[in-house]
Amino acid sequence: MLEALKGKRVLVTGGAGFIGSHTVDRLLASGATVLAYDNLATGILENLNKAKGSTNFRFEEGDVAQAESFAKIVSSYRPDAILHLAALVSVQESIQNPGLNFERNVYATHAVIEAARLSGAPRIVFASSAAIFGDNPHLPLGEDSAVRPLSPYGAAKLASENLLSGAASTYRLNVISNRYFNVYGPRQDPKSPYSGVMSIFYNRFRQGQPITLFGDGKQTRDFIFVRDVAEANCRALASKLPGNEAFNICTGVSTSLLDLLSVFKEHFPDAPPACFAAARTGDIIHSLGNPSKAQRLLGFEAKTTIRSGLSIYLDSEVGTA
Ligand code: UD2
Repeated sequence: MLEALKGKRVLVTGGAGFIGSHTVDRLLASGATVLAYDNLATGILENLNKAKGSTNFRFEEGDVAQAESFAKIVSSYRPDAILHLAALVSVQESIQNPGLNFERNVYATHAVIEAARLSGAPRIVFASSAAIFGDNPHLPLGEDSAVRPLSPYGAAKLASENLLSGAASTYRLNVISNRYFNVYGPRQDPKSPYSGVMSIFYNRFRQGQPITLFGDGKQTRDFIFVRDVAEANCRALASKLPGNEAFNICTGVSTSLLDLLSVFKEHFPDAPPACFAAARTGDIIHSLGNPSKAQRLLGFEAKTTIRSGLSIYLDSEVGTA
């Protein structure tokens, strides 16, 4: 399926970020030509070290929410598809700063749609999130499960999906929303308090510091390895599905934080005991996806188990893997 990407021009917003840079690497390996666009708010250029070696790659610094300049870049690049990953990525940060969440997670999507419409780009693949489902107890979550976001972040991702759906019908754009579950792996920024739990745990274990579990540690997540997510993004970009589609990008495997901790402890047997703190506002207790629609229509299957993904992650250095 990825042969369809050979010679295609793909613009990746958030291309210097965690998921963005892995997807750029995968696109280049598939023979696509890539323009990575990033404001470097959370992305870093080191993530693109591998990509920079390719003559099919270009980087441009800029903010998608600066709609006019972004539209100019898109019009001159004339992409066959846009992968829109640039975003504020943390549920907790969206609660602290809902205005920034709106700008980066809703207004920016509008800017991408406008740029695609004006430049005639036929396909947008959007980074949505399992956060749109909120605490839906009917697990595993299918694409048609009820949505009820519990945070400004989840609400913004759902609003963006709706904007894209409207644009797909009105302007005949082809749109795919990939709803990521909990993504982890090399290049996830461990320094921010808003980072994903895996990167925070990794950083603390490496420094010999105790980790903190918010709540009782029995909350569960569907953890998916970043290179699997990059593959799902490429398959969505290569797909010929018309109109508007959404996919749950997940493994279908449920892991509690306590389970995760025991896998970490195999690598760090002398780690100090975990601390416990109150559960976080807006936190979902259980999250698990059903991967079957992505298997059926994109031919996508997450291949990396949590054990092997964690080993690859622990062997990596930021920017090199
Ligand atoms: C993740 C994504 C979010 C969205 C969502 C989909 C990140 C940073 N966020 O949100 O973008 O896609 O999944 O549902 O990847 N926790 C601890 N100790 C810590 C840090 C976290 O116990 O030091 C807990 C936290 O309270 C939560 C779980 O770990 O119960 C996962 O937290 P997270 O911030 O990694 O991700 P989540 O699920 O809030």
